[in-house]
Amino acid sequence: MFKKILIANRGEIALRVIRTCKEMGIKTVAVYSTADKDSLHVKFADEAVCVGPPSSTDSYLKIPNIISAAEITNADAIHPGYGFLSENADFSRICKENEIKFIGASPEMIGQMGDKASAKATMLKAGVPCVPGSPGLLKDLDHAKATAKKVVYPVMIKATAGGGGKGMRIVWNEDEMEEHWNSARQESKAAFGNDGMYMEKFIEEPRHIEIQIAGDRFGNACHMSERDCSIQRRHQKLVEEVPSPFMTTKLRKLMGRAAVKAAKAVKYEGVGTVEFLVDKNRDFYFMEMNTRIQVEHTITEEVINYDLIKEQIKLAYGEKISGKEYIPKMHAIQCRINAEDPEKDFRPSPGKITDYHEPGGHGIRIDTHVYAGYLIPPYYDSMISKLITVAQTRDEAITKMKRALGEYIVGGIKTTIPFHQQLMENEKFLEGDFTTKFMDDFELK
Ligand code: MV4
Repeated sequence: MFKKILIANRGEIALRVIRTCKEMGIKTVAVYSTADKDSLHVKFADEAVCVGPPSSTDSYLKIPNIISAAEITNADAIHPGYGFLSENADFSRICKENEIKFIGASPEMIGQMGDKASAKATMLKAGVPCVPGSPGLLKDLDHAKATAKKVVYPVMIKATAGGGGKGMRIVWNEDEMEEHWNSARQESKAAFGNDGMYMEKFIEEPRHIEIQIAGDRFGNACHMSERDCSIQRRHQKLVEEVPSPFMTTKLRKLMGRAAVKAAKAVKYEGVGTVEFLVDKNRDFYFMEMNTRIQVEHTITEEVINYDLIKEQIKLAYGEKISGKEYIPKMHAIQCRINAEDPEKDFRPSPGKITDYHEPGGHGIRIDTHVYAGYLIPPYYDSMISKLITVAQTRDEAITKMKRALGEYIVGGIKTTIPFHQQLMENEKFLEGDFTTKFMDDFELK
């Protein structure tokens, strides 16, 4: 097994990885920016190396600094967590060139899945259902108009380098095409340095349901059921749950099989996620494949009783997947607690946490790096904690969540706790009747 892993990340996920490494007898190296010197990931790791000033581009994203930190500490592997360098093909390649195992996808895989149009073509060829649309990139405006006629309006134009909704437009009719075509390409060029666009039929009010997968270097792949991530705002997930209230045994079988097909088609190694859009008729379509561990991996861990970080490390080392079928027997919900003011359009609310008390008891899990007296730096993501409840049924998981949110004290800053409390009383949410449009209509009381 690996002897020492460097964690190229911060916050709760750095801590999450350190915890599993400890249980596996693997030494850990934390890296940190000067703004994070008092963070728990620095305290809990066996060693810690400062990699730069507060700005991410000069620290957590600075490849030479991360590689140097791994070299001077003699780390034999790097775990990138999520975000930062986790899906950076150059970083994956540079790790390889320096004989450090990158616990994530190969540079080729990241490149292949990072280009959305080519990822879609690969999936289509493998027999994974995809949204009807352009077979590849659109050449020009006329090509876009002609394709839209065939696909039938409304359509969506999407940046092939995109993700997170950037460079994406809904087009309802031909009159709107020119304006959206130009602005989407501009946005995409500015954000990604690439203005390649493709087209899809616009799926109205879909659910975002993703399937957790794992694959090994021997060509085996399995799925670990779904997560419903439909409750999002501006492409930021707020709540995730498994099982999806919209799921049926039949749909899970079909989506699970499609996700495994997707993983096998690209000889996927490691843990990953296949994202799907699911329409009201329960037809589902491949959207993206994520080649990293995700924020919401926790709820899957809870319902199948399985350490996904441990699995990820073992697969990176070359072990086989167990090949089991994983059907959730429990219900888990995760609320993302962000340092944001839900009353002020979820505006970031960094600062010092003056009081801090975590809920506890049966069926409660909290993944966080914060504590009383912790200063939330303004430079990074606003998520400060993940509150997860697990119970036999959805109703019980919601009851536990209400109880836990009521116990949770985070003083000195604004958090999304009040939002989650209202969500847990929302009729549509309680009925499991929600799509990705849910937050457009949600109003805080
Ligand atoms: C779509 C769609 C409807 N139809 N594609 C948003 C992010 C990007 N990964 C894909 N996205 C969407 N693609 C078609 N053909 C609606 C969305 C979408 C969405 C998807 C998942 C979760 C939240 C969303 C919010 C708005 C739009």
